[in-house]
Amino acid sequence: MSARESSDEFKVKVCRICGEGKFFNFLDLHSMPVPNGFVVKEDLGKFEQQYPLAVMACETCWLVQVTHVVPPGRMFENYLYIPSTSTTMLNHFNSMAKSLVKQFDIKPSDVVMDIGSNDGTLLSFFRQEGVQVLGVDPAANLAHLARMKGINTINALFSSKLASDIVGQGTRPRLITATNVVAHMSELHDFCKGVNSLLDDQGVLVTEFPYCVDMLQKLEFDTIYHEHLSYISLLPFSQLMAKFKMRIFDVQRNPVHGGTARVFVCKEGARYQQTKELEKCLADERAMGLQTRKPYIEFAEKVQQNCVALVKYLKELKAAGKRVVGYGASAKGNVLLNYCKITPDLVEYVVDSIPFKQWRFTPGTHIPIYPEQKLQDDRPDYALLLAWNFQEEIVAKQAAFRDRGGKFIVPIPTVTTI
Ligand code: JHZ
Ligand code: ZN
Repeated sequence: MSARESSDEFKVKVCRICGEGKFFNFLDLHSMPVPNGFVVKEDLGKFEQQYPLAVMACETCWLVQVTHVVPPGRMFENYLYIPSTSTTMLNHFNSMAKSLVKQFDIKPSDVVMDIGSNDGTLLSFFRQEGVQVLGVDPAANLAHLARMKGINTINALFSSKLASDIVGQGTRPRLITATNVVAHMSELHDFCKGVNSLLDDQGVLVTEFPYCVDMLQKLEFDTIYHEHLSYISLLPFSQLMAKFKMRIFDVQRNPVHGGTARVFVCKEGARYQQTKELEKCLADERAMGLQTRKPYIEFAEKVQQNCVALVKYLKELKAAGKRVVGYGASAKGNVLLNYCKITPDLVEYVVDSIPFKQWRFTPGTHIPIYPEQKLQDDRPDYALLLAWNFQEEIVAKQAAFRDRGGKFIVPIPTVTTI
């Protein structure tokens, strides 16, 4: 923000699904830097911009959303998140490509398009299945990486205008995928308009997003950050689709990123039948009271209690002379560190496998980030698992750390040690 800007400029005034403006604020995580704003050493003394971070529910359609939207240019220009560094995500995308090609009988002449294609990981698995691919991603560094792998990629933000250009050039994807990107979009109507114009009558959109129900049930408050504008449940999402003459016909829940919904969407008149799984999810959302204030209030209370417990535990460890580090300089980790005000006096450093992040410092809390090898060389007593979504993968990989007495602290839903 320049001196002229104020946080009010970024305040959300109307809901991005229903357009109404009656909101219920339920959790304030306070101002903090954007969670992928890793700091280089030379900038440590410089001013670091902070942005408000809080969530509210729209009391008309019940979409959960952040209260303020940071301009995308400040978050995504040189994006540091690359899923292909995790085997969990590689396996996930590989099986996703395989099963979708089979389920929708995608032929070699068909095009699969990925919106928010990142470094082309998902599309490279589709290509292995022998189909044509097209990626769209606004981050120049990632589009470049994808092209290096031979993945045809448009370096732009997806929009209905871009969609009509693509259709104009004669491309009509049979299948559109959009994983971990819909929650990041401010213009959901324009996204739907674009998707609708790209799909033919029997075309399908498969989108995956962190599922609001999982976030609430597992107290995953750290998945709330500036990049994630919406925390989507199926009740508001179906309303959005209906506005654009589309409908959800199936949903599959999976454990990726702490609980993700894979949602299948088609045009209103397409042949796909609504599944039992979808009916069950919608009924469960109603039963949880997602269209009332209650579950959101309970979530906020429990989150605050858990954060108090975590800081208390870290202070006790410190008092007992134990050395604690962090594992995984994830975006969510940065939210947790900032909200709980955990600085290098409680967590000495963080290890991370992504070279871009190494030798930088965590935004706001300025904890140094090193390669994972440091854990073996330095032998701290505890590693706070900031990338708890990769618990299985990381704990298995760090068997040597545990063998010589090292312990992992899992921060959510309640603080546990393994
Ligand atoms: P990870 C991302 O959030 C970004 P983040 C994004 N905004 C989004 O929507 C969500 O995902 C869903 C490291 N690591 O993937 C790598 C190891 O060091 O949970 C990463 O820096 N060793 C698009 O940033 C971090 O942990 C390992 O063995 O919260 C994990 O970050 C593994 C597996 C990971 O994403
Ligand atoms: Zn709404």
